[in-house]
Amino acid sequence: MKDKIDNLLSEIETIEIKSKEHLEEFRLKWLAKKGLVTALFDDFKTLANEERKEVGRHLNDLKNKAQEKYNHLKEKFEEIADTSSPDIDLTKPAEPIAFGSRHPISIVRNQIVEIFSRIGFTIKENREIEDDWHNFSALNLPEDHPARDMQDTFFVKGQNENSNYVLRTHTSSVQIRVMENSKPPIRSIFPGRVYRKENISARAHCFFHQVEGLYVDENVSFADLKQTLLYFAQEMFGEKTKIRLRPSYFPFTEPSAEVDITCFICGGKGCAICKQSGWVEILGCGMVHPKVLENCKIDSKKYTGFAFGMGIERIAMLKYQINDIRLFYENDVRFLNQFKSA
Ligand code: 2U9
Repeated sequence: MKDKIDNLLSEIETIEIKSKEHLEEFRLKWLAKKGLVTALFDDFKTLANEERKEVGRHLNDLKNKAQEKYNHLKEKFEEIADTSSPDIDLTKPAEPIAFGSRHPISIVRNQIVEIFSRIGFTIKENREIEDDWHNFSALNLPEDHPARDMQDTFFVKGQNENSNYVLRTHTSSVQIRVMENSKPPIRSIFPGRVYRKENISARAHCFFHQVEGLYVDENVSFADLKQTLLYFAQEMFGEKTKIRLRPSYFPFTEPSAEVDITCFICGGKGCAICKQSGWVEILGCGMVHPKVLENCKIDSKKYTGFAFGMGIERIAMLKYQINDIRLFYENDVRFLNQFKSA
């Protein structure tokens, strides 16, 4: 019996087990209640006393070897199962992806652009670092003109001492470039970021976004301007909206006006948004100054034009009743997520 046990001992060492299923077969053959080891223990009971001591040692050895081999391989297969996840269900639906949302400034910009493109305005964009001519001089703001003080400017160092670059203070510089490079009719809008050296507060920031518009052709009149802006106001704030124009001053337009709309919150009765006046200011506008046309080599006797400009932040703050401009630039997802469905 001792020889038989020794043969089985070396058999155990040579058995190769490559899978969990093989291991279970091994357990059933060797270690189960009806397995080989139990059967050998039954035989052992029939041995004479003098044989028992030595055979018992070998038999215990065999039992321990089989159990050790089983334990070791069981652990190994469990480890593999943990890391290789054989239970992946490829038919399961994927985890939902958390969609981002458009920034409110983009939403309002796109709305404005869409409204004007429906009546034939094309979109023009250009550089944010501008030279003095395109940002100021061509717009009828000569160096000593007091209106230059109206806008505090960020200056950018050029390659030599005389070069004078600025971060554009309005997108009007793009209009100058378009007028210099193309002939009327010109009918475009100019969205983009602009920079002003303002102290940051709830109402002002050192950069913001504008959409400006320009229409230059023969016989363009102030009535065309009014009708275009009425159409815009009604598309943007509702068909019941009325507009009113108050005389104003800009160096690049003459005559100039500021445009109010009837308050879309209270309908004109008076509320906190319109400060009880029934009206809210949304933009500035005017007829392009003849000098500005001439600066761009456009004959001001033949052509006239209207222009307007609005701050996107201002429109967005009115529309969504946001009372602090800084919220637009903080990228707090609790703020941004509110515009998910827009
Ligand atoms: C050219 C000629 C005329 C653009 C105009 C305004 C009036 C205006 C402000 C609104 C709020 C700027 O963003 S804001 O601070 N803009 O009131 N803008 S007329 O006039 C032009 C532009 C280009 C060649």
